[in-house]
Amino acid sequence: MTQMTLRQHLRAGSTDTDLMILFEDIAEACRMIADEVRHGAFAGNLGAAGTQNVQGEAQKALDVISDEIFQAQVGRNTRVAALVSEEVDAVNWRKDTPQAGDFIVYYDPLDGSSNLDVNLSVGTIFSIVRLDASIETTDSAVQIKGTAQIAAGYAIYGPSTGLVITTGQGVDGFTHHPGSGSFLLTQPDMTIPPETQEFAINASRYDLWEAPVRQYIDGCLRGVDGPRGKTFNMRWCASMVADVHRILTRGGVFLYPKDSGNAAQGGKLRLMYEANPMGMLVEAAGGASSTGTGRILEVVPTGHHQRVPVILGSKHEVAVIEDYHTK
Ligand code: P6P
Repeated sequence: MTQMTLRQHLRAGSTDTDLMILFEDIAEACRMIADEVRHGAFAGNLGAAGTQNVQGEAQKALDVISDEIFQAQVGRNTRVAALVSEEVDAVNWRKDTPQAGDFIVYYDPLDGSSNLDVNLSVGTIFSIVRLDASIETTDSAVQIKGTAQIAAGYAIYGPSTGLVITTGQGVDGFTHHPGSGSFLLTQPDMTIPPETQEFAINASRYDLWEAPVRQYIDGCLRGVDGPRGKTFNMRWCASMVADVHRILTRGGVFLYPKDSGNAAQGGKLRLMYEANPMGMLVEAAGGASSTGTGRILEVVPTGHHQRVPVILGSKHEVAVIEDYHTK
């Protein structure tokens, strides 16, 4: 148990005090959510909550519990001006007059929760923006481009509880040590190799895909005799945190494209608390994050629950997919 703790790592990286405290509040919330997830079966919390969220998705009991934990733990941080949750329609304003230096935290409290009752990995995703001026407490005030993020990360509740974070330069992975309760640095400087032979996509939507995506996947499946001249493997966890964690660990490309089934909503995954934070992490690890036709972090938000197409991972593979979109 000689690895650095999260606090030691942040201090060594001369993270400013306000951001360091916010990271620790988020880590505390994730520790508590991990505990609820691991004890869900005993508390009868693995099933549905009987309610719907703003996305029109049936909520799991643990979705609601996780959101309440995050709101409580992170919401009492005195520099947090607003919380934007996947589970809640309205922005949760914590201050009447947000000031420069305050934070906005966008988060998905329990991503992939459809995996809970089959005991597969789920996670918490968060994105942090720091205000450079005071703002009005309006919805449009939180619609800030992904390039403005000062930090992003996720917790993954798998065989072990992990925490992966970036402040823009590099990505570092921590593992929760049950004995001490600390997150210890176990995967420093996570880097995505530019090439890969592994893609992640929900292949059951094949008939819904647009032509460029179908051409790309067809090419991968034709292997050495096809246009790519090499074989590909496929993984799909139905949990973005799990798929992105694999890509940050060994490379790969993740696609949740716009298709004829989700085009009316602009895609499936949400910009502010899924695509932007994962996009920042992937880029900080040397990968690329695209809508298929442009950089995710450059998307100008028009709503805090808006959805976007997501293609991210190994840089050269993302470029191949973008090339299919432009041809
Ligand atoms: P599908 C989970 O609901 C999620 O938002 C992401 O974590 C995941 O990548 C995707 O949706 C799974 O979608 O269509 O496979 O259920």
